[in-house]
Amino acid sequence: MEQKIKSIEAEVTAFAISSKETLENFRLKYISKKGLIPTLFDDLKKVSAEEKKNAGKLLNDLKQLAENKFKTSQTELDDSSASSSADIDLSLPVIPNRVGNQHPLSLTRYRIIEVFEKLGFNLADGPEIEDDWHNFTALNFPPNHPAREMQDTFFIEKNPDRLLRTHTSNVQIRLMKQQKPPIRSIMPGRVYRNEAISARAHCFFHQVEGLYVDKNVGFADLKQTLYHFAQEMYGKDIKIRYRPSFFPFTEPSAEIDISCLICKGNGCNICKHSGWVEIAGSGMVHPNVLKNCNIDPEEYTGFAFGMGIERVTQLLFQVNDLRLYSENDIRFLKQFKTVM
Ligand code: 2NL
Repeated sequence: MEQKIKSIEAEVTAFAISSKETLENFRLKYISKKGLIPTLFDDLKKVSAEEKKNAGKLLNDLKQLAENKFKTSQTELDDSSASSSADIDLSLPVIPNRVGNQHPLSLTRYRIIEVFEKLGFNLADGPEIEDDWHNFTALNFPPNHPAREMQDTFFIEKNPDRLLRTHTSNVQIRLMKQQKPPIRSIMPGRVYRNEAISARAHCFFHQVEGLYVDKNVGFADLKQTLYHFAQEMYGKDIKIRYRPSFFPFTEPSAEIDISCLICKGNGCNICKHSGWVEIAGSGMVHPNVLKNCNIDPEEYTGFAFGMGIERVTQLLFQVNDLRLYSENDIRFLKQFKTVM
């Protein structure tokens, strides 16, 4: 008797229940009224009192084992049948698997590009490792002009004619050399300046420059284009002002300020209590720059501008430390998920 119980116990343990049918087979074979376990209980009545004691205990354990196995398998099969392949509607749209989100600088870059693309500007790109001519000389920086040092250029030691571009203007130069006007392009990209890293400076940052060269392009075109940009970026109520400035590559040149978004022009820390914050530099392309690119300044004129993407982002999202952009701290980055 004991031997029989033990062999059935081994069978029960080994029995594989993988579907509702095998579960039912299991029930019929071991648990149901005519199953093996109830039959063993019948047999138990026939054995001697001595044997009954031990066999009875073993049999009760076996009964418990089989019932537990039945119950757990039943719940498992019920749970998994809720999502069995027959129930999946393959025509439903997928649930997007959100892994991460775009970097705030990318979000701003895309927004800037979008505004200018609607005005008919196209995108241009160029090398980050550049030669002196495309980065400085063509842009009307005189030889040994202190601007080369002022911009804290990273020169490549083995070949000082190679450097990391300090602005994206090298792309404009390449474009003007390649293509006849009209040219209406924007150039987003990374630029490098050898500055000590702090909340306000980094050894690289991101720029978007723009260039419009055609017949009869004037300062009014520059003013209205950038006013439109500021409104699209920061809202229709934004005010804009142009301050005279100097760049070797533009004449006249102007710094562009917008009314402070934080205090609405009343004065706060961000605008240093002036009510205005600088967002871009701009100007009419210097005739020497056009000449350097074989464009006749008597026939064509143009305007250009440049802005830092970090700066534009700072004003959009009130980010007050430049280092946050490149530290890859997930707590910072994930805050930009729902913007746009
Ligand atoms: C700034 C100022 C500026 C330009 C960039 C440019 C390019 C060519 C010719 C003339 Cl090829 N100008 N670019 C002009 C004025 C300002 O950037 O503050 N950037 C962050």
